[in-house]
Amino acid sequence: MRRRAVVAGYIRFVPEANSTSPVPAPAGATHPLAIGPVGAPEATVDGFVAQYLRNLNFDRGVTLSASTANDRFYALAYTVRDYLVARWLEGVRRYRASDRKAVCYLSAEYLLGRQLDNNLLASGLSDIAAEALAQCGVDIEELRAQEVEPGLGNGGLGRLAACFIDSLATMSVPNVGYGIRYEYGIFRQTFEDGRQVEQPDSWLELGSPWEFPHPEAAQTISFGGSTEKYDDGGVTRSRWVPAWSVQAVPYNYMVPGYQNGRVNTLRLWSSRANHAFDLSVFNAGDYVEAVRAQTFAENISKVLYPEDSTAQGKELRLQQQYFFVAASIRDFIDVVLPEDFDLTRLPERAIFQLNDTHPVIGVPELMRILVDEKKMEWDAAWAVTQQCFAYTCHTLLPEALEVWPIDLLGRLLPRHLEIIYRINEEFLLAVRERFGDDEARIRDMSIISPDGAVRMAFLATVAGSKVNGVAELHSQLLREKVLPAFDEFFPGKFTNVTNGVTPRRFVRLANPELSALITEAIGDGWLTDLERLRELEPFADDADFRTAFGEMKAANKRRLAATLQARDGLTIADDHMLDVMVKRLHEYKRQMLKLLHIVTAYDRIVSGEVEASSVPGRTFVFGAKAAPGYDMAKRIIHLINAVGSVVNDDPRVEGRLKVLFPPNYNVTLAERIIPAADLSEQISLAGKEASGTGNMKFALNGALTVGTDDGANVEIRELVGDDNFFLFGMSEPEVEALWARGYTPAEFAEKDAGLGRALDLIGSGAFSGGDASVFAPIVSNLMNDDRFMVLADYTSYIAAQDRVDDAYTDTAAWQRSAVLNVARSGFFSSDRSMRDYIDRIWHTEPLG
Ligand code: 26V
Repeated sequence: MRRRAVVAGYIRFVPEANSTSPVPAPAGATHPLAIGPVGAPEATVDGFVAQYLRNLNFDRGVTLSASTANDRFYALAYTVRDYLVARWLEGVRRYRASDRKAVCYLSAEYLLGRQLDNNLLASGLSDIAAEALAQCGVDIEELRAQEVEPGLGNGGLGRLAACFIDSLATMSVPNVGYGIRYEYGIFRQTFEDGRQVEQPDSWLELGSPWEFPHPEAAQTISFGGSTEKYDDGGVTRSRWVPAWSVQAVPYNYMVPGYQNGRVNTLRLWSSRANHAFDLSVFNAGDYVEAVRAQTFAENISKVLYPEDSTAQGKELRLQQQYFFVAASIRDFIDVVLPEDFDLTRLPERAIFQLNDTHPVIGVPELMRILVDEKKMEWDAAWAVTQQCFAYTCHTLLPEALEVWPIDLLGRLLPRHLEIIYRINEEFLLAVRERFGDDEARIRDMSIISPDGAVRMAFLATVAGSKVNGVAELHSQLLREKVLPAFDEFFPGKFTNVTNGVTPRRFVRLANPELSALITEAIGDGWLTDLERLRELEPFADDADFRTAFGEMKAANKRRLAATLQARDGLTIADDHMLDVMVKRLHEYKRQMLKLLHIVTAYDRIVSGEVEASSVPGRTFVFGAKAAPGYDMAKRIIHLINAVGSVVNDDPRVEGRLKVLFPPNYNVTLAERIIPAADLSEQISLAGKEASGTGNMKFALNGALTVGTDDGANVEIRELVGDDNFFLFGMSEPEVEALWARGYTPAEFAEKDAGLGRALDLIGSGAFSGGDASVFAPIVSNLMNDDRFMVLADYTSYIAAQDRVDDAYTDTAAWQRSAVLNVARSGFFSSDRSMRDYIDRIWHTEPLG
């Protein structure tokens, strides 16, 4: 029996409590509401108002008139939550009563962004909430601004995880996202004299209304100690005798699908001390020491590591990895699956997707559970394990591939190290069987490296049922360059799944004006079937549509201008092209190349080569955080700010060029910047950017890309067409060839006078008050030591930028290209990525 309610989506069918419950009532339950979830509040403005005021009173303990903005935000979040909870609980129950396979997404990072608008959109309550708050005299904008985004990720990899769980919920695919509830997310970036300064991100200072803590369901996670052999009825077995342990407390978050009544779960673990720990390890009668020990345990989930491209082998990081993976696997087996589930059938119920190598320690952990705890034979356990894991690689940079020194791993997880040795032994035996005693090959394929470290990508590849890269080019390079011996040994194991982004957050929420335009033109099915954007193609030739499109961009620029003004006191000129480069600061991404273009444009004006008045107005927007220990990246940030100060203030420029670098780029700011952009900078050295996902967000919002043939740029260009994309630079094979020949940067600096002048300006102190020493190391690096060959692509880049300038003068043609970018980018929905994972890797079914 279902009760009809007034608005779409969630609330259209409110489950009648108990009506379809497949789960028996708890013993002794007599009240009809004891079994199932209580129904949602009535989805009307009156119903919303009543629930909102109730939450203010009963959850916050305040009246509306005495409330703070935080109280009002909390009450709103709780109210939205109240509408979702019934469907969530109902879904969990239905899933448990089914025998469906679930995707257990294991990721050390989730870069979620703000939740309020997403949850309003998913529940179909946006209009009702706006009207309800207006009736209460509450300013909803003020409450939006109140939400602190959980920055529990570094960049692309963490944001991808957040897009994926959004898509899985929208596609009704059973999924639990597992990760870490860091108390401090990615650092807050400020600038002092143009230099990056990091501040702790205490996102939980005012609490978070979206989380459901379950301290009573904490798990014990052990570390250290040793292993011992024992006799188990004639069979010699190993077991782990750990030395210390901590508690893993689950915090649940709802992940609502887009207006489909599905709510999945994100479960993040927080560490806490346990008593055994206090007493056995540190106690010795010292109360103060024992309390201090608590801090030690809590350290595990304290802070997100802010490096995203150098794996440093820090012990705390390995603790984090094991902590969340062990808790997650145990959670799935002990809590999600029915009691006494036959674990030989685990592959029918779970696929653990490894988001990069960070959760790979889960492989020996599952083996340990199966062999040591469940007494399964090694071979049977290995067969189960191999079917239960799949691995996604997100990089090609050798320094980002994680390796753990065996002494560290053996100290922290001695039994796991033994298991890894055995996995390796059996694997290498199989290699020998196939290829004979080819010692070079054995050395190259050994999970344990010659210098005594565990190569986690190898372990993941040996253990995983599938290994995928994140864009066509990246997957190809992964097979051919990084893991060719494994590709040969495991035919069919390697595959590609090109990344995607959720159109709910990055089009519908971030760009309501464009969304309205699209819906007006082609109807509203596109948000869950993004390929339908193709139907927009004819509108590219419709002058009225293009005008409306241009107005949309202008409106988004004004909105961004207001945001930057309020946030950072920055101003954007109305009539400028907005040229945007937002992403982590890394040499391979080549923010330096962008800077050389800006310096060249500046130099052309001040040297008199061009008249300022003839230069098309451009505002360059940067957003980028540098890893705190990455000196060159921080120096480049300083240089961007320094160039900005000089260019912005030089009267000879007549305001034609402006450089803006708002600090602390995050998801919230991305949602403002991307919809306003005209030009998207995707200029990494070919072969280095695994995919990129920002590139997709820009194209979907109608920016044109200036880019190299790298990562998913390749696929974007193929889809949008060469006429609607500014390609430049060496291809990956050309990069390889130049590197093999010997890259001599000086040659390029001599050949191109513009480049020589730009380097001279930077190196001579023109942007550092005459002090040449400040930025000389950057120039010296580019001239002597640059793995990313910035200078080699300069000439081609400047030519591409000149083409951009020309193209922008023809507004109609530019807008036509922009519309075609939107129309042809439907492929980049994360729904499509999920479909690919489901078909090729997971083989899961939606829960109808
Ligand atoms: C690596 C490390 C190394 C140890 C310290 C902490 C840490 C945290 C994250 C990472 C992973 C970096 C890899 C990464 O983020 N890759 C990006 O993944 C995106 C999603 O697939 C992709 O679009 C980007 O091209 C790729 O750089």
